[in-house]
Amino acid sequence: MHAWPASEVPALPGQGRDLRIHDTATGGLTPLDPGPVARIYVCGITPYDATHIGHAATYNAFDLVQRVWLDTKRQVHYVQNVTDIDDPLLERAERDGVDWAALAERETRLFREDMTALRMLPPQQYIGAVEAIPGIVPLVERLRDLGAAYELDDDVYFSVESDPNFGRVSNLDAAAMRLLSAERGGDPDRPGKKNPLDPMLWMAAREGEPSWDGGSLGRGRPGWHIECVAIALDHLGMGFDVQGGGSDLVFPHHEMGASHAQVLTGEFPMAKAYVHAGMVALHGEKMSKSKGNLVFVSRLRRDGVDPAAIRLALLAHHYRADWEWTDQVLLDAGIRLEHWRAAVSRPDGPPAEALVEEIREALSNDLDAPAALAAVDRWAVTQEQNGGTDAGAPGIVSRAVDALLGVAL
Ligand code: 5CA
Ligand code: ZN
Repeated sequence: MHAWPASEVPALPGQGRDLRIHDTATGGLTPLDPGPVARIYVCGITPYDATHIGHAATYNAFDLVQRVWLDTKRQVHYVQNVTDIDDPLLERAERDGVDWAALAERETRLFREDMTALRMLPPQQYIGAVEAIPGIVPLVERLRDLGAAYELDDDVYFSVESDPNFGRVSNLDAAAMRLLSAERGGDPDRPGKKNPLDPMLWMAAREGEPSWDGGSLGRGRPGWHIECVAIALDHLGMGFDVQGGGSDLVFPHHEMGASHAQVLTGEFPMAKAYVHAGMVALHGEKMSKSKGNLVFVSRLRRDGVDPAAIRLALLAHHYRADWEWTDQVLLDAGIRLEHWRAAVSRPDGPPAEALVEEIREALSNDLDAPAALAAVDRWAVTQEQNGGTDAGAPGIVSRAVDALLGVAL
């Protein structure tokens, strides 16, 4: 699949800083030390509805990770998937009487437009589950040959007990895992499973549903976790720097993915840091396609909201916090945007070098975007109150806000 166009990332004076980021698996801040090419996999959308503010907040967090790395003069190898075949997509297509593939294509197109408008850097590989099937099938076959997978009525399940490290990403107890498995696409109550938590690797073809050739597995479609493992291992290989997603992916998705990869390669962890963004709520509840309490990025854009204001609204919250979207959040972001735009269009200001360092320091410290915004606010206020004589400063601030925060002033 093609991704979306990249906005240019201006180079900044001085030296970028290495990222320390919270790793769910260890529960602490992990100093990352990527090679000359930093590698990141971010779980993509299931395209049955438009991009909402919650999605945008999560992708914003991983966009910042890349901007910090680019500022250290590294290259970034970024891979993202699209879960373009899964139960929720088929259910929505059925409900609306539309073709599932057309629905996926339409919503993926809209996602690309939203990401472009928000100046999110595109992945180098943007891979759909359907196009990944030829790579998924051999992995499932290998897991079966290793004795880590078993059949149940022609479906193929992964045995979590085959992985000595199972549980080391989420660190949850069995009861919590079982609850989350039932909530998030698992089937812990299906009779005949070796362990209730075992996730499906390959689902045998169902009457009236799309299916693909699965070689020795028979016709069917892939499970969700093996989809991301196949795509990540194919394009990034084991031991990449960051796997990212919202906190609702910690279990089962990222736990199961790490487990599949561990059994396939004998290595742990698949990612050096498992990084999770908090959940954005609306009216007191997590914004979710299934609940329908959504604010769509495309809807805001259509209503004339500047995408830079949307982006500033996201940046005003720490990526790990759960927070609530309100009209006031967007109003505040719009005011900040105007204030910053006025500041960088003045002919001079206080020197900007210290500000660039403050933004760098804030982001390198577990992506503290709110601290970065506060630093820019202070520079703008000082300029307003005391003026300044540095003619290069507004330009540097404008480039730094663009390069490090993805906001075009
Ligand atoms: N296709 C899978 C990942 S492989 C999936 O979870 N798709 S999704 O469309 O449901 O979500 C896409 C991303 O947005 C995930 O990282 C998810 O954790 C994140 N996300 C979903 N809802 C919210 C929310 N309310 N707040 C923050 N992030 C969210
Ligand atoms: Zn995923």
